Amino acid sequence: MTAITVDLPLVASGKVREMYELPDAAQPSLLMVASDRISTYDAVHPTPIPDKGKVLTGLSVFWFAQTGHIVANHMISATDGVPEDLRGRALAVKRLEMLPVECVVRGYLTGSGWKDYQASGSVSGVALPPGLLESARLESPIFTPSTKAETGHDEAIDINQAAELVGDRALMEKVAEVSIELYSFAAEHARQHGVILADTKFEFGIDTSDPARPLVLGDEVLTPDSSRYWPAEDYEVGRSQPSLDKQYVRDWATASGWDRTPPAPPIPDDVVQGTRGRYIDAYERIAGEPFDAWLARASA
Ligand code: Q0Z
Repeated sequence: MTAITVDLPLVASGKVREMYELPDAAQPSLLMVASDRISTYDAVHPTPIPDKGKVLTGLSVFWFAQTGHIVANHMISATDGVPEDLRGRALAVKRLEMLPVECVVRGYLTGSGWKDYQASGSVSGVALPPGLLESARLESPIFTPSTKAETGHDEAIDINQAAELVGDRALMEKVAEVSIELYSFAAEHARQHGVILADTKFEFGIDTSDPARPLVLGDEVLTPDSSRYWPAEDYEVGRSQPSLDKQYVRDWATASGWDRTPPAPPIPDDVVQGTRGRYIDAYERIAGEPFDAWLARASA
């Protein structure tokens, strides 16, 4: 067992990834590193899923390349500035001034959106028609921003509150428009590959190293950790949907008797291997190339 260590200043860490400061660049830059850790029901399991971080990084890179015509993004390189032992799971990115809102777009009514709709008939201030069922496809995708909670869960806000937090209404309207365009583009692509993109979360920032101060798409994009992907062949309105990537772990965890309170249990090897296969299959379906092609490009 050789643990990966990174000899760079840690800037931020999440449940399943870390962010470091990169030195000596032409502009302020960061290294985003996706681990193989997996969480279900908000708890991180002690057992990693081999290659999960590389699949998520490969998917982010795929979507950054596919959406550059919609909005600029923070990606600099998957190789230049990336330590060799992290290639495939890490990206060098431009440091941005991040907007203090999560930019969620929903094409289907699920998760907290379904909860909020049942309680109030609307989601983030967007009124929806009555009588919708769980997992219903929405007539048009909706922008449902939320706060970035330091601890606990993000809270749904309407676009007025989002504009207030960002301090620039015109910028927030642009962010909403770009978010919906990104979702619509990706959902159409995914659907053509047998996958439903139910919803997703974007994070944007301003590139203050550019005097034009452009809006830039940051963070990870359209990965299974920032999105809900459902296998199209299993979709049925009126019930919750199995997740393309995590359902296998969730089903095992439920059957194991785990009550969903931390600590999350270790995952048996057959479930680890089955889940790894599902991540790799998701990469190959969405990116339309063998996962090994990503590994080869990233290790150049
Ligand atoms: C992203 C996050 C992660 C923990 C800050 N380009 C950027 N410039 C400035 N800040 C960020 C980015 Cl992407 C930024 N996060 C989310 C990522 C680990 C938290 F890898 N926080």
